[in-house]
Parts: sequence; C-alpha cells; structure tokens
Amino acid sequence: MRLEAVEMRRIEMSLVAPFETSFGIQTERDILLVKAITSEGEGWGECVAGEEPTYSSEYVDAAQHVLIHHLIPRLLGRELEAADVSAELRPVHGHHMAKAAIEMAVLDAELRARGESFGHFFGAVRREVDCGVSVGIHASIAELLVTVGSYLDQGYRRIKLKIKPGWDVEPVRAVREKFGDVPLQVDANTAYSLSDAEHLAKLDPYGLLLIEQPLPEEQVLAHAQLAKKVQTPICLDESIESAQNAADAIELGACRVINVKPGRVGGYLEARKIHDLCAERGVPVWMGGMLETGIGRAGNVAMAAMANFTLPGDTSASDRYYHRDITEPFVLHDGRLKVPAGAGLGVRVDQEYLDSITHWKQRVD
Ligand code: OSB
Ligand code: MG
Repeated sequence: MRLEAVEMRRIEMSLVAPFETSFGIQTERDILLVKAITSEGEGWGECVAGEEPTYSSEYVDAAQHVLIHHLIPRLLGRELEAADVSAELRPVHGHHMAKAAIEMAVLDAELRARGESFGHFFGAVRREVDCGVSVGIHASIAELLVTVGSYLDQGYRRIKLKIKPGWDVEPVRAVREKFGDVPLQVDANTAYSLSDAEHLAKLDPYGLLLIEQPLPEEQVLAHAQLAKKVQTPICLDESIESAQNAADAIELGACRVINVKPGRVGGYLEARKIHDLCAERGVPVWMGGMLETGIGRAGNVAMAAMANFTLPGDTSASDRYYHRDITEPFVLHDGRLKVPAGAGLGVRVDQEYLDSITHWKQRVD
C-alpha cells in the first residue's frame, strides 16, 4: 500500500455539558482528524490531543504542526502497512497522539481495503463491551448526585469520579451513601503528592475498584511507595506512554491496573502490546477515553473487546459527549456498546455535517 496524501482537518464540537478535571474545565473540543489517502483506499484517524498541554505535554496545534512537518513527510509516497508506521516515525521523539492519529488512519485504510474489522484484527472475544462513564468535578455534591443518578438510569455499569484535593472523600462518600455498591473508581489526573498518602487512604473504606493516576506522571516509584500505604488498587494513566513503561511500572509495583489509551502510547499497535504484556502478568486493563468522536470511539470499542479488557471502559455513548456525532451514534444498550462489525473502523463519517463544523483543512501530499 502506498500513502499518497493525507487530508487534515480541524473540527469544533461543543460538549453536552462542561467537563471539569483537576487540570481544567472543557466546554468544547477542537479536534484534529486525519484521512489517509492510499493506493488501496482511504482511512480515518482521530488525534486525541486537547487544546492545551494540560493532560500531557501534547496539544492539538503542536500535533498538527508535527504531523505536517515531521511525521507525514516520513511516510508519504512510501510502500507501507500500519505495522511499519511506528518504526518509520521512531526518529521523532514523543508526540504519541500525533503518531497514533496517522497510524490509525493507515490501519483503517488497510483493514477497509481487505474487508477486515478493527475488532477482528485485534482478536476481539466479545461483540459488545461494558461501559462506564467519567463524571467531572461538580459545583456541589447535590449536583453531582443528580448527574450520577442520571448515568445509572441510562445503564452505565461503572462510575468514575474525577477528584482533586478538596473534592475527593466527600463525593465518594455521598455517591456510596446514595447509590450503594455500584462499581466505583476515582481519577486524580496527577493532582496529589506522596505526602497525601494518609489522606488518600481515607478512600479505602469505600471499596473503590481503583484510584487512577494520583501522582505526577514521572513519579512511578512514588506510586509504588503509595501502593504500600493505601489498599485501593493503583491504576496508571498518564505515566504509561509505552509497553516498556508499562512493563517497568508493573515490575516496580507501581500499579495493579492499567488504563489503556491508544493515543497516549502512540497508537493501537503499541496499545495492543500493552494489553498482551498485562495479560501475561495478570494485570487487568481497561479502555480509557479522551472525549473522542465516533471515529476514535469505534477503534476504542473494538480494542476493548480484547480478552484482558476486563473492567468497564470510559467508552461512553455518543450522547454523553456530543448532541450530534460525526458518525452514526454509539448508543448504549443494557450498559454496553456494540463493537462495529464492518470493515476497518466500521463507521461512516457524515461528510456534510463534518464539512459544516470544519474550521481548517489542508491536504499534505
Ligand atoms: O484522565 O481519563 C482521563 C478526558 C480527557 C483527558 C483525560 C481523561 C479524560 C476522561 C474522560 O476521564 C473519559 C471519556 O472519554 O469519557
Ligand atoms: Mg485518567
């Protein structure tokens, strides 16, 4: 397969409700999409980088720049498969979300051309996946309980509460008190330090599935030390940027669970390696989310159907994020989403709607 051109575009999408985390509030997303145009057909990729470098060092303007000037030129006009992309891009350090987007587009083109779905390619063992929902920081406990109640009514099988210092034990206690033993976990997005260990241990009585990324991403050893002071299993998100990181963190005792985000680790193929090595080591994984459109969601749901994705993912329905998706919407049925069965990502992009929300477009060839 030869990569002939890449069409890049930026789209603006409003979130149905503001989403607050320990690193800021988001009300809309400015998303970079890439379309690989190959000798065998086209494929889509979604870049999960946010507008600001606040989740990690990556951000959407930088992803756009590095794709145009450093990544796409290394691939254009070449005979390649998705499996070759990460090796071709190795001279460029970092920029995993940008690399993941182009690898995803090449993989989609390749699989569409041979009529194979992402799910089949990953070795999916289920046709639908259990879904959780990530609940932002709210202005009050009363408002939080309304939001959580509504998600439970919709059928979500697990609740994840975003926490930060000053918004942690109280919201967890309130949710447990009102909703009993629903599967519950928390995500701190690096907001604590090891000196908060005693405070974080106050979450132990609430029987949480896990606490996600309590400490800064580079503090892997400190997570292992924290793990000795809290009973709740520690899960890493931001710290895990590669299969090598994952193996090291597990060996060190820094985490008992891993949140897999294909964008964060440089693509679906590296994410698959993380799944496999965690399976070998008896470490469960779950599919994270970055507020994706239907394009990214399709790939994530397909990967979440792999055997060792044993915890519900942040793979929520389209209407949890957007009033109108750019593909056919993902709809929750009994707390689950269906794995697309069609070729490649198995979703169709609504071209007319996409064009109406596109604010920038460039063809690189
Ligand atoms: O830490 O998991 C995170 C969204 C943006 C950036 C980081 C995170 C999140 C979420 C939302 O928690 C998950 C979703 O897409 O539903
Ligand atoms: Mg997280």
